[in-house]
Amino acid sequence: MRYRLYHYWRSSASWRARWALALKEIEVEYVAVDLLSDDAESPEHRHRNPLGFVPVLELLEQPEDSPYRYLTESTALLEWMEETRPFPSLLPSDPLERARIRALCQIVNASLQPLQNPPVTARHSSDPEEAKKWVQYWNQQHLKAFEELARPTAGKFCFGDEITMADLFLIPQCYSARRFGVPLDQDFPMLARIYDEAMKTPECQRTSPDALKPSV
Ligand SMILES: N[C@@H](CCC(=O)N[C@@H](CS)C(=O)NCC(=O)O)C(=O)O
Repeated sequence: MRYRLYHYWRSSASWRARWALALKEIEVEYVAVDLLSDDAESPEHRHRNPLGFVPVLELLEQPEDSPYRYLTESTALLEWMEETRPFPSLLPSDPLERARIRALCQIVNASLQPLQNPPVTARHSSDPEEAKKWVQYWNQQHLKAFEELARPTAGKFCFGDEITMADLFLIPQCYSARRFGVPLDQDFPMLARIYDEAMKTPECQRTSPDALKPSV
C-alpha cells in the first residue's frame, strides 16, 4: 500500500498522524497544505476533507472514487493504524487502561484543540491579543485536567514508561500551548517533563514542527 499525508508542519493534529506513521514504520509521502494561504479552501482539498482540515491520509491504491481513498480525523487515523498494524502498540491490552488513555486523547482532540483552531479563534475575536488570551485560557483549563487525570498512572510518559496514544495527543498540544505563551514548565511541570522525554525519541523528534519548518 502506498500513502500520502496532507499536513501542515505546525498543525498539532498533523503531528499526531506523522508521529504514529513513523512509529508504525509506515512509509508515506508528505504533501504540505499551507493553512496560512488558500490551500485549505481549494476545491482539491475540500474534496479530500469537506472541512478543509489537515491531516488527511490518502490511500493511493484505493480507486479515485472510493469512499476509502481519503481518511480524515487524526483519532480515526491512529485507531486504524493501531488495528491494522498492532506493533508497536499505542494502547495497552487492558480495556480499562485503554479507556483512561482514550479519555486523555479526547481531552485534547474533542475538548481543547477545537477551541484553538484558527477558524474558531477568528470567530471569537479579530484582535490577536484577545484571541491569544482565549487560547491560553482554554489550554490552562484542559492541561490542568489532563495533568490531574494522568498523574496516577504516569511514568516516563503519560501512561507508564512506553509511548501511548495519549502522548501523541499531549506532546503536539504542549508545543502549541508554549507557542501561545502558556508557561508549561512553571504551570504543568509533569507535562513539561513528559514533553522533554518524548522529544528524546527519534520518531517524535523527526516528525515535530521544528524538524519540518519550511526554510524561508
Ligand atoms: N479533529 C481533527 C482536527 C483537525 C484540525 O483542526 N486541523 C487544523 C490544524 S491542527 C486545521 O486544519 N485547521 C484549519 C485551519 O487552520 O484553517 C483531527 O483530529 O484531525
